Amino acid sequence: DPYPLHMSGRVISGFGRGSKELGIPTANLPVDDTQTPWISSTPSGVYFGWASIRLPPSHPDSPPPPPPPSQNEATPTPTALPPTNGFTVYPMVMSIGYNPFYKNTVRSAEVHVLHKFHADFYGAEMRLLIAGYVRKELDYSGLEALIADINFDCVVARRSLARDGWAPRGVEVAVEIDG
Ligand code: FMN
Repeated sequence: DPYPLHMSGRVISGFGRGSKELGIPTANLPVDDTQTPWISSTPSGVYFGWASIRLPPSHPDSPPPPPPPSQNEATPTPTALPPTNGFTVYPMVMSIGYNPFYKNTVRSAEVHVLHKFHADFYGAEMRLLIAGYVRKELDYSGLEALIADINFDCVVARRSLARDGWAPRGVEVAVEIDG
């Protein structure tokens, strides 16, 4: 299918190894080929793009609610950006496939958001816009080699998304992209 590819859903838990074993937390989405027709035929591998996430209001990183409208203002102050419905856009890098290092038997979609969050966000709504492909899934002789490759995937994703014309239009992105 042509890029960008889209998928969305509520964040579910994986096997819990991302944060614990790798130090690289991932937000997983259900792999459902009725909702996401391209998912079963797309090559397994690492992809990059944008994640639009609506955190619950109780989350420590949840954006503050918009200020209430002023009572004594004749003309309302125009807002610079369209309302985002509580969604915030972050750069992301993700893996779709079977994680050959762990020999999973079911296909998973695991997103590493390129932003430091202060808490997990299971159940949050996440919409993905996948802009491109990085590489195939690989098996590794050790955990350190897998971690090193994922860290390099993050560099590739940041550099790709920082290029002119690769930013989403009409929305503000939550973090500075450098690298
Ligand atoms: N797993 C592999 O076995 N081989 C890979 O090449 C591979 N590349 C990855 C690249 C990225 C950017 C990410 C986020 C994950 C990658 N993984 C790969 C998957 C990790 O092994 C997986 O996220 C980890 O096992 C945590 O899974 P869990 O959330 O189910 O615990």
